Amino acid sequence: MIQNEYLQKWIEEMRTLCQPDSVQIITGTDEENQQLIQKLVDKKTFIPLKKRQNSYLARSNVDDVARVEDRTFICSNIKDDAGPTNNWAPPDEMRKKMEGLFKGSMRGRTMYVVPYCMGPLKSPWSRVACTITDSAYVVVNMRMMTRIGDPALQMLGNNDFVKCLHSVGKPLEKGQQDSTWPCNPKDTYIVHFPEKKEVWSFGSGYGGNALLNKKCFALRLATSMGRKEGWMAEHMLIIGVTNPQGEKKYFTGAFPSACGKTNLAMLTPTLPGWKVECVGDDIAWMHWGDDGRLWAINPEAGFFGVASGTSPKTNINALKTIEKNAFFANVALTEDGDVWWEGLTDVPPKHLIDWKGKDWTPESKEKAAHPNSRFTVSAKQCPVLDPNFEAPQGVPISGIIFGGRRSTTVPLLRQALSWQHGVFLGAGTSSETTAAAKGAVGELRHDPFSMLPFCGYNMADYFAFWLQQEKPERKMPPIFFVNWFLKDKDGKFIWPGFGDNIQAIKWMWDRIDNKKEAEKTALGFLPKKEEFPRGDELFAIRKEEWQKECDDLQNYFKTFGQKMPKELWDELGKLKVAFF
Ligand code: GTP
Ligand code: SPV
Ligand code: MN
Repeated sequence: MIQNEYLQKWIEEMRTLCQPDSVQIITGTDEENQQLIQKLVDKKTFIPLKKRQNSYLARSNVDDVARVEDRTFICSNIKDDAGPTNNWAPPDEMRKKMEGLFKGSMRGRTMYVVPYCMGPLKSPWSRVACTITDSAYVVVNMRMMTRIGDPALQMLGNNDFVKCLHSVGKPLEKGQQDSTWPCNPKDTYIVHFPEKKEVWSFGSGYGGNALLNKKCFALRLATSMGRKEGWMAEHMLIIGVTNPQGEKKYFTGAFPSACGKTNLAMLTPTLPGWKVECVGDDIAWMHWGDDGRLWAINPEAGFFGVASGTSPKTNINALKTIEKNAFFANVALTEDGDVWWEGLTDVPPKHLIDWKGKDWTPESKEKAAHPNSRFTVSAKQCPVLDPNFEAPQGVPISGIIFGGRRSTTVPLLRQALSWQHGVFLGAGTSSETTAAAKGAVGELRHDPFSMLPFCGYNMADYFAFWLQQEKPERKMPPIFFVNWFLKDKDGKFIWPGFGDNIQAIKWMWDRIDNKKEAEKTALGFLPKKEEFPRGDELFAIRKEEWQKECDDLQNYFKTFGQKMPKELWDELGKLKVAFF
């Protein structure tokens, strides 16, 4: 029973607008979940995997495989509050357009009401929201990724909440057969109204477009809520690292989509005696404690990870996490009823059904799994889940890591010279695009703080907010910048990456403890080349490349006009002095 008056009213309004056949309030029980899964199996959206207990494969529509950034809007009241990096439309106009799309959009379907909590149930830093969706697929995925149902309702009490409305955008007429992956790519829109704390998402069933708890709420709306309330929502993993002496430090790390967060979050160290435990793999909500330290919670309860490339060599802990009770999207199906994707094994199976449902052999020209194929799984199954995963105050952060995917120019590892310089490094992040978003792959673009697609307000104000975090009474964590993706002349990665990334973390650890000398340069504190294998290549600083980098940054910073903080222009000025 729903007691909350705001929620009752909203459900009625949305029922009138969307005209579903029925309404189901989601409570979160196992029985309810099994019924929804059965429904998805009956509709052939879910293919049960014979070889993997309680696990299912879904094949999406071929036009609904990734986030759609050109259809994602931040409809703030004032255009300048969305800033130059976001799509914007006048909120009234956009609301009318969305109401037009949603009108009758759930005909022939069930409207699911999913109350949920982002963050541990007992944490003062958690926030309650509600998704209304016509997709059972979304509901069962949300059950893995968030804390849904009655516990969230209890936490909500009679307060107001974040409203997320989602429809696959395919109403069913009487007797009309549903498709296995209903969606409406032509009319897909992902629209945020930050002042109203609402998300309206139409036409897509894919992850970040449809699981509105994730990027839409926990990043885009949360960035703007956090700015007003004094906390930070970031596209960051959170890890606990223990050294051979048994001491522990927590780190957060921001890398663009499909650039290594899940892998770093579950890293198996190649250095003896070191241990890494996972608090989160994608999103961190951070606040300053009374002790002056920075604390982070993971608002999510599960992982929505990139399948492609995940192997026993790269991320054995992810494979253990998905051994059972997992959902897969757009991976290949083996003859004996298990999953496969490029990279999982050195030798591919002789025959597969590919992500489009067609026969596949190693001779096939196309990939068997989509490069953005994903798994959904509860964090509880992660063998290296940190004991403080659900700590209400979160975990104290000793170091912040930024990074991007750069085949040239940017060295393996360095430490920012100051907080302000660290904010400059975050703001200056560029990265080669990946399959996580629709569009070209491998194109270099600016992706400040790995937040380009996820910052719900003016990016220049976001830079200023980061600068404002520095206060005398606070213990500012040192900031580091890494690049695992440098390539040699033959196009091969120079750095082995994955488990060997612990070497970079060890260097950071020693820097935090003042136990390691480093070379002070205009780029930051750099390790001595001898300390890393192939150090000459990994720390080569080429003047012409950095001149180009400076020019690019100058042009980019200009796009923010008057709002661009002077401190970041000062930092760029110092970099230019060093290279020109
Ligand atoms: P999102 O879920 O999209 O936010 O991605 P993510 O940042 O969690 O990226 P993930 O860890 O899933 O890695 C994405 C891709 O990068 C995979 O193909 C990985 O194999 C590859 N990758 C991750 N870490 C490394 C690394 O250290 N070196 C190299 N060369 N590749 C890596
Ligand atoms: C990302 O693209 O950064 C993801 C996947 O984590 S999605 O949830 O689709 O945004
Ligand atoms: Mn992500």
